[in-house]
Amino acid sequence: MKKWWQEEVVYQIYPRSFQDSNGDGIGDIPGIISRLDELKELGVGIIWLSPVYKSPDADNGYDISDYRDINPKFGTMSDMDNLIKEAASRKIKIVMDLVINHTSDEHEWFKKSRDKNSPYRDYYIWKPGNANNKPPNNWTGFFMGSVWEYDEQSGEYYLHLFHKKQPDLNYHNPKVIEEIKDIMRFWLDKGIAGFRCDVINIIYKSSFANGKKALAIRGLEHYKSKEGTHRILRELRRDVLDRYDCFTVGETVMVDLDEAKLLCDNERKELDMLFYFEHLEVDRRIARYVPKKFKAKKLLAVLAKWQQGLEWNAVYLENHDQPRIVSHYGDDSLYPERSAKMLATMQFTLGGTMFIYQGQEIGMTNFDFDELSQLNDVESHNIHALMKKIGIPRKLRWEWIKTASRDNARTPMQWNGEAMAGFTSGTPWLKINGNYQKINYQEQKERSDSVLAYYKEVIAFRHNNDVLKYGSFTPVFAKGSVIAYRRELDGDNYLIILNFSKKPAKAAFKGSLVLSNLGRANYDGKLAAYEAVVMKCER
Ligand code: TEU
Ligand code: CA
Repeated sequence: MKKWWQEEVVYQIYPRSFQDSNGDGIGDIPGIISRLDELKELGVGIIWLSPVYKSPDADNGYDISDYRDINPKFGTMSDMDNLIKEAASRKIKIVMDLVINHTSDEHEWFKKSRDKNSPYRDYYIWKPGNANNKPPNNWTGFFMGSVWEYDEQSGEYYLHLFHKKQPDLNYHNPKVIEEIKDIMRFWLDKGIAGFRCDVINIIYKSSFANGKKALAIRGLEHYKSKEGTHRILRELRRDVLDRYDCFTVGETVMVDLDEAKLLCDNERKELDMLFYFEHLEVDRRIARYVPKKFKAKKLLAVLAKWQQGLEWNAVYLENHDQPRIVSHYGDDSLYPERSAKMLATMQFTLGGTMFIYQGQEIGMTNFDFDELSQLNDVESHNIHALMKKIGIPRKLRWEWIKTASRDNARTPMQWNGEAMAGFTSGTPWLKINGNYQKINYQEQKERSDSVLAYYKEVIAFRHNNDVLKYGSFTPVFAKGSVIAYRRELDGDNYLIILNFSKKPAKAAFKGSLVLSNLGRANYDGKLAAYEAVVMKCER
């Protein structure tokens, strides 16, 4: 049975970089409200809001100190209520970012838990040190380094898989689960339409034994996608989510297909869908930072694996943690617009719920960083330090960090070609990409062959073709930098052909052209650089 959230386009907003309304250089909620008409015009039905809760910003809001209050940098709770209302008046729903693997160390619960006798002690994972007070085990975190921070006050270590200001909650404690249910109800009662669940597949740690040898994230095998997590997800669904018209999308770090099937299988009533990463790492060795050669054939195989492997996909190419897709899989120097449109054609001809990230719709590119001090992201700095420690040469480690840093996606939205790209009247919290006069919303709004115009076209095209939402996926062709796949449903049969290179290529297939990123009227079997072709085939 079809669900409303399968048909809508979800637009992710990273609030601090979207639109500033009061000149402090930080995007805010009134700024978002001022841009709702643009999102409506694009065809957006849902906004996923990255965290706006109270936070000391150790990890840009993914370290929450009060789940029921708004970070004053972004505005007030009445601004938030107003956003929900204004969006609803435009038939746009709001989804919040649920960050419950950890809180901020400035959350009331954590502050109290530092007292060994507090009833909140067991809200977190506190352990005594080993012999001569060494950390309780050898685990390393997502931001590199140990996951244990020693607390003088109570003479024990606490666990933090991310920053030391992000202590992990203890999901062996039923009181923690009840607190989370109350937080979810608080926001669902405000009329939000669901949650993007941050690192949701690692919340239950089934053992604290030493991890096996690993270059990064040692100990992952003791907490990734464990039965305890499945049980908690089913409980949250049963006791809270199923009582509201809402959905969940899990961010599931390093999830494999078997785990994903268990996490978002309909019958198991855990998550409705989830974000995997494999399609964005075909040209990466360890996670995002160590590059290897891109092979279009490998991308097609990964797309087929996930499209065929899951009942439903959350389809995305960008978010606040990923480099810009036109710089990653496209060509942001020779063919910026054409390759951005080719990638949009790929995304919008895959099955699943569409997620786009702010700026993707105008083909924003990676930032032209030229030194480390320009980077804000804690992950980038920590990974750079690790690379330096293990002897990666300076030039190479900078190259790797520059192309993979999460800050590539976090530079302010480029609204127009005026000062500060129309993002702020003040000094932006993070540098604005120097190409904002070339790439900006205003300029593209008025140009019929812009990336923005093309996103509106593919969003409308998909909306009118159920085969693209619900059809089967069959890989058909992969040669050099060209891939092709087929989508079929109730006799409808579409063939999508994509050229991932600046070199023209041949790919002769029969059919009538129904979509082209070059505005072609028909297809002669020859693909230009970064050309995308969608054909309707008789079959
Ligand atoms: O990200 C989880 C995570 O592991 C990423 O930081 C990682 O760098 C990338 O996505 C995988 O290659 C989530 C949030 O999206 C991120 O912004 C937070 O920093 C993190 O959790 C901690 O809350
Ligand atoms: Ca502001």
